This record gives sequence, structure tokens and C-alpha cells, in this order.
Amino acid sequence: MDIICITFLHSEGHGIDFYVLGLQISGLGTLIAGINFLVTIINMRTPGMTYMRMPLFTWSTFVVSALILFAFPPLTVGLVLMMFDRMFGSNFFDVAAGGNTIIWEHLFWIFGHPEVYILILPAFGIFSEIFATFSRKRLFGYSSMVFATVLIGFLGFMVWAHHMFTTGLGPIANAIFAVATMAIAVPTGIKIFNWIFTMWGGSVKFTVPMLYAVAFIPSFTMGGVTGIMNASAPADYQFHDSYFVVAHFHYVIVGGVVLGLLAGITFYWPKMFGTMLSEKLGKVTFWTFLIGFHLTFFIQHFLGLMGMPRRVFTFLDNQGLNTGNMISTVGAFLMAFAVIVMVINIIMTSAKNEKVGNDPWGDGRTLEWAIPSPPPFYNFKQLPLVRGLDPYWVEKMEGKKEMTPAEPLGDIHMPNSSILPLTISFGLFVAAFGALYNMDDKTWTLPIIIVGLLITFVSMLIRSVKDDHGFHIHKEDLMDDKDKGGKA
Ligand SMILES: [Cu+2]
Repeated sequence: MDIICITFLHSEGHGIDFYVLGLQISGLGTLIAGINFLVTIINMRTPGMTYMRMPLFTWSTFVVSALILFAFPPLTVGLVLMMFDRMFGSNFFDVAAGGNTIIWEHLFWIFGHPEVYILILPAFGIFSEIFATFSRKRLFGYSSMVFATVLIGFLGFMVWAHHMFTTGLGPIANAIFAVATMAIAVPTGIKIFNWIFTMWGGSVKFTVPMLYAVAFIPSFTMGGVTGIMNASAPADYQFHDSYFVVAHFHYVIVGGVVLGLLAGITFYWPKMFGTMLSEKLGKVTFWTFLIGFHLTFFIQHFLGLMGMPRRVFTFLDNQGLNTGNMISTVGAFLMAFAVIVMVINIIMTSAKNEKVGNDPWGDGRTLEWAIPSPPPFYNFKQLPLVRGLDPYWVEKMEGKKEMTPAEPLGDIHMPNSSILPLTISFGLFVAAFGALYNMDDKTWTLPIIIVGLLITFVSMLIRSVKDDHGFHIHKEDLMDDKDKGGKA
């Protein structure tokens, strides 16, 4: 093997290169999706849908998209510097050559902490919809919920160094980041109390999504409490890199994001696929998952305090860590069982395929429940007129069965499908594959990189230059759909 620059690298082989290139491409996808959501939410709201009438799920998607816009560029910068270190022998992160590894930690966490909120805020949005729907009451403190979501998003950029208390930033920096981190408990607390007050005095229905929502409150709050413990810098010197931290973030991510995903899948399943998941099997999944989750991760707080380090795949025998780890393992199997039951539930209900109407839960509040399940590809035949928060509920309370249209029935303008986004990303895949092995100085890699980038840039050029006016669904065809005659 010829002597090349990678010999001094800490991670030999191509694992890190794969990660560096793959994250840049998927980061690009996330960034573009974020921009797409922002532009759509700003420009394409139906008449009457003011910002302060938007569903909380839309609000949280809006805030998260803004976070993506600011959080992903620092990650890309870090990855590009790392790529330069590995491909071209630069020394950004090589201490021996005058580089600084702490810069990598900063760049990573300037992205990494907002990323935590990019994960959790959509779950907050889903739970807000579910609490209002199954309490059959409007969300308590809607405006303060919006304010808290924006504030969490903003503060999320001020706290990244709480991941770096032990790197030696000094007491002043540590104190500032500790206080800023604890400040996030305030808007989060506002949300927790608003969800509880939404249920207060409502006629609560314990459907499967609502069970997830109710279980989410104490589970997530426990992750919040250990978050405050980690945020206190002196205490963090003890918790750092131990299983206590593992327990903390699993309470946040599983107790928050994963419960949110399971709740959202169950809640929107009939809207997406036109058939209800079994509530009975859903309850089996819920209880086994919840018990399995707490069994797995609660004990890990204590394993961490007993000194079990994280990022190590095994532990010393006879150190008093065996029983705790055994309990964790049993819990993990329970969670796996819960997921298997969920897959069975999905297969069974898809096989039966009993069709449901537009409002299968009977208590839908927002616009999506006013159109068929699954919605037609053009969504609304006529844009609906929004007259308040929870517009479908507003109409139902006045005895109406459907939304009042905001426009006469007319042609609907739709975009054409295009293969070009696929070829754009395929080109990046080819180029990255070449770059991956370019670090070995192989001669065949350069042409592969060039071909890949050509595929991407030519596709982008065609996409920009070619006029694509889309197509129209004609008014007459819309009237042929099921309910003849249309409503003008
Ligand atoms: Cu953080």
C-alpha cells in the first residue's frame, strides 16, 4: 500500500467518510424540505386561515422548518471541514498539526441541540391536536402554545455548550449556558400545563392516540427533570458520559418523540389509508410499549450514577450492574413485542380494509377531517372558508356537515410529476460513492465523481430551463366525483 495522507487519521477505513458524505446529502434534502414547508405555510393558506388560526401541528412544523434553516448550515460546515481534513490533508481538527477538536464539538452541537427540538416540536404539535380532539374542547391557551413553541425554537440556539461542560470552557461560559438551558423549562412547562388544562373539564375519550398523549406527559416530564439536572454544570461533571445521560435522552426521545410518532400514526392512519386500526390491538401495543419503555430506561439512571459509562457495549461482571442491565433487556424485549403487535394490527386491518368516512374519530376539529379518507390527490374541490380556530368543529357546531366553500367550483391547477429530483439526488449518490474511495488515491474515483456531479447539474439545469406549466383538473371531472352536481 502506498503511503498516503490518511495514515495519521484517527478513524481509518471508510466508515467516517460514508457518514460525512451521507449526512451532507441527507442534510441537503432536509434543508430543501424545510424551505418547502416554510414557503407552503406562508403562501398557500386557504381564505380565513390566519396565522393565529393555524393548527398547532402546522405551527410546530413551521417553527421546526425555520430551525432546520439555521441549524443545518453549521453541520454542513463541520462536515465539509472534516471532509477537507480527510480528502485533501487539511488540519482543521488535527491537534498535532495545530488544529482544534473542540471546534468540531462546537459546530456539531450548534446543529445538534436545535436538532433535538427539530425532533420534539412536531410531536408537541401532534399531541396538541390529539388533546383537543379527544377532550372535545379547544386547546387551552392556544396563543401561549404558539408563543411557547416559537420561544423554545429560539432558545434552542442559545444552549449548545451544555453538551460541553467538561471540555474546559471555564466557569463563566458554563454558568451562562447552564442558566440559558434551564430557561427552556419555562415555555416547556407552559405547554405541559396547557395540555393538562385542555383535558380539565373536557369530555375525555381514551382512544389509543389519547392514551399515548396522556402517557407522554409524565414520561416526557421525567426527561425534562433529568434535563435540568444535567443542565446544572457542577452536577454534570458527575453525570457526563454515564448511563444517566443515556436514560435522560431516551426519556426525552422515546417518552416524547416515539410516543408522538405512535400516537400520530394511530390518529392519522384512517385519514391516510381510509381504514381504522384495531383499538384493541392498539391498546395492547400501548401498554406493552409503555411498560417496556419505563422498564428499559428508568433503571439506567441508577446504572449511570453507579458509574456505568455510556458508549461501551459491555460492562464489567460483578460490579453490581448485572441486575439493572437484565431489567433493561427485559424492557427492550417488551417494546419489541409491542411493535410486532402493531405490525400485526396494520396487516390485519389492511387485509380487512373496512372503509371509513371523512371524520372516523367523530370529533375531528381541523380541515383534514372535512375531506374523504384518504383525501383525493387535489385535497379540496373548492378552497374552504375558515371562520375561526378549529374550523371544521366551528361548522359542525352550527349543524353543518361540511365546510363552506370560499370560491365557486372551478378548474384546479396541479403540478406535473417529474423524474428530475430523483436524477439530481442519484447524481449526488454517484459522486459521493467516488469521493468515498478517492481518499485511497484510487485513479478510477475521479471520473466517477465528475460523472455524478454532471448528472446532478445537468438535471438541475433542465429543471430550471424547461417550462412546466402543470395541468388542470376540469370542473366537469370534479363534478363526476361521487356526489354529483358539485356545490357552488
Ligand atoms: Cu442540548
